[in-house]
Amino acid sequence: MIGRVEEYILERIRKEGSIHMALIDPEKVDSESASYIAGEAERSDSSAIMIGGTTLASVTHLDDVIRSIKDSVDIPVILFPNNITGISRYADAIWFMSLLNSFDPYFIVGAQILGAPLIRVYGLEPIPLGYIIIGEGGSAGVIGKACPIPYNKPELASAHALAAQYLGMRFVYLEAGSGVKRPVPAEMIRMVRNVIDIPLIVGGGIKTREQAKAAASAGADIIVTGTLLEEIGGEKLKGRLSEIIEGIREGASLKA
Ligand code: 1GP
Repeated sequence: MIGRVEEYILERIRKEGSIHMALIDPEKVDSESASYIAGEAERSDSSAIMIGGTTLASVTHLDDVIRSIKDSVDIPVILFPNNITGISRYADAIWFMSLLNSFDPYFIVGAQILGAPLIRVYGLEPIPLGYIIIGEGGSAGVIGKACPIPYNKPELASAHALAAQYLGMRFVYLEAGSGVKRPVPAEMIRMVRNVIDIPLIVGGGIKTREQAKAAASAGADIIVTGTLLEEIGGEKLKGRLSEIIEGIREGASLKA
């Protein structure tokens, strides 16, 4: 069943072509800076706040950060969990994700089995997502025990993405890894976009307007940035976020 947050995401993609989501790693911020970043993201017209980090372990801190964000923004807060400790009752929804190219069944379906009952008890909206690690993969690749897809093998990314769709997942995420030097290549995004019908999320290493534009024009429906928001604090944040979102809009207008 498609819930309220998913409907909202689909509607924004329908209207805008490609949208931005701001990723906040609770481990790298306190509650105050998290709500500042989220507020700036909302004012810059970002569509949602994603919350997650690869090594997060404290649910209490996660709860505090989310409550503080919820006090300052109206856009949805979506969990992006690294494990069952990434689940908080205070979020609106959760990417119910399976790391498709992990060697370890725990990250494909084990953590999901452990987390599902809690998601039900908390009344969180689960949004099924196929998560695929590309290239360098960053910490997500190491912790998730992934067999990363090489940057020059777009056909392998397409096969994984298509499998996600055929398994009934409603979104696909190509993840280059947080803070990596090289984002997912445009050619890979284009090839994946051409074979799947479900929305495509791209993230990892996107820091400039041109990179955001390239990902959107190649076919990404959702572009996620995290590191950029943590690195650029204060007054400059709004300017950089606006540039990224302008880049996404320009790219969306060029989408095939
Ligand atoms: C990481 O794809 C996201 O899971 C965002 O990556 O931190 O490099 O923006 P960055």
